[in-house]
Amino acid sequence: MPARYIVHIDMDAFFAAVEQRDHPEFKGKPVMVGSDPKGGRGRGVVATCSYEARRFGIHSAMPISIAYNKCPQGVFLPVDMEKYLNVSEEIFTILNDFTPDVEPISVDEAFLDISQTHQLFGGALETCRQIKARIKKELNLTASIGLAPTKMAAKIASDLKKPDGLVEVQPEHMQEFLRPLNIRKISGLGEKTEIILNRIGITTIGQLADASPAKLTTLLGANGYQLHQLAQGINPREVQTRGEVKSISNETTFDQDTSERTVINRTLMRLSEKVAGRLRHHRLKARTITLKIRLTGFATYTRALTLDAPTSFDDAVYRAVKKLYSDFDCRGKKIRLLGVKASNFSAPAVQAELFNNAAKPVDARAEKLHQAIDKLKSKFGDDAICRGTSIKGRS
Ligand code: TTP
Ligand code: MG
Repeated sequence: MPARYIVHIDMDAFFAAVEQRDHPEFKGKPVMVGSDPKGGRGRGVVATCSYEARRFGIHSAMPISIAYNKCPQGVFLPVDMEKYLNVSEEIFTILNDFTPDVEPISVDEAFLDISQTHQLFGGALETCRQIKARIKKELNLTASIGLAPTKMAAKIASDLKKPDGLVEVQPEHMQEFLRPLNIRKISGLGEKTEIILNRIGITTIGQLADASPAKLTTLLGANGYQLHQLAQGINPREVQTRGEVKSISNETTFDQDTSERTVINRTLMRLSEKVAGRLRHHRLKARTITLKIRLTGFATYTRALTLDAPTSFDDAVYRAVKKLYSDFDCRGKKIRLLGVKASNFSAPAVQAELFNNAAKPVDARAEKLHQAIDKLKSKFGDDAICRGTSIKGRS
């Protein structure tokens, strides 16, 4: 198999770094971006803070009042999402110059597959150096990068030498790199799984790699087998660029089969939000929405609807699935599972904006805000925005 070169890039103290760049008087100072501290009586949390502030023990998601008590002399700034979004777009423009295989993870974070392109830039490590150099030169910001044969290792590596780090894991060093690390470093490994694994004496990735896959599968189902693979450095997950995504779907099986209208509507709403959120994450719009219904007894049906205009909005997806649901005859049976799928994608939103002068500016703006909020939500939960930020200019 040809060598894979996966890059994970994550900007350092992103919101705070942008503010320090734009206000040189804040350089070298503890800067908190988030809610208004109101002299220590403010509500809400820190969205992020500069590395200077981290030395005071301040971190993202900390209540702003506590941050203020720890560092009353610090600089407290509101979230200027519009500004960070613009910078985020500039970062992605630079990344796209190095490879078309860019998977955006958040406003300040992405995976790149440079396996096909690194030679154009003088090798994989050199490509990473150039990415960092361009971000520094053109945006006056620092990024931390991990380079490895897998997504998991690249992500872990990018975090090791923050800020301004560059860490390479060569294929032959994967085992020695991964084995000593705590299993918590495996992204997606939740607290519950950690507790279960700790209970059988597994705390490091090496111990996980040495465990019996059969035992892990008994304890954790299919996830156990996958974790075992990951621990061995086997991580075939590709960098997902938008071209490869053909459809996006989410489904839910009810704990108990139901015919409760409110439960069903709530579920359809939640599934629509998830699917639309993922569409926006991939900067896609879907024309076809499909509802999947499994009834008690397992009979499964799908019903699809083609929209007049492609969408990535929660409410448009929800309206479509609600219509499909009302037109469906459950024959008096209860529902066991509901699923929502979006497919038949049209051009990515960004391109539509560039090439379609007819696109309403209002739509484009709403879409960008949606995207930015989604990215934050995907990082720190659905309440992030209400919890975290007083978004400047948002009413
Ligand atoms: P992160 O990449 O997690 O954090 P960071 O870039 O500020 O710092 P570093 O990567 O160097 O550790 O998040 C990116 C941005 O997302 C961050 O600048 C602000 C926003 N954010 C929140 O609004 N709330 C949060 O709880 C977190 C973690 C981030
Ligand atoms: Mg970051």
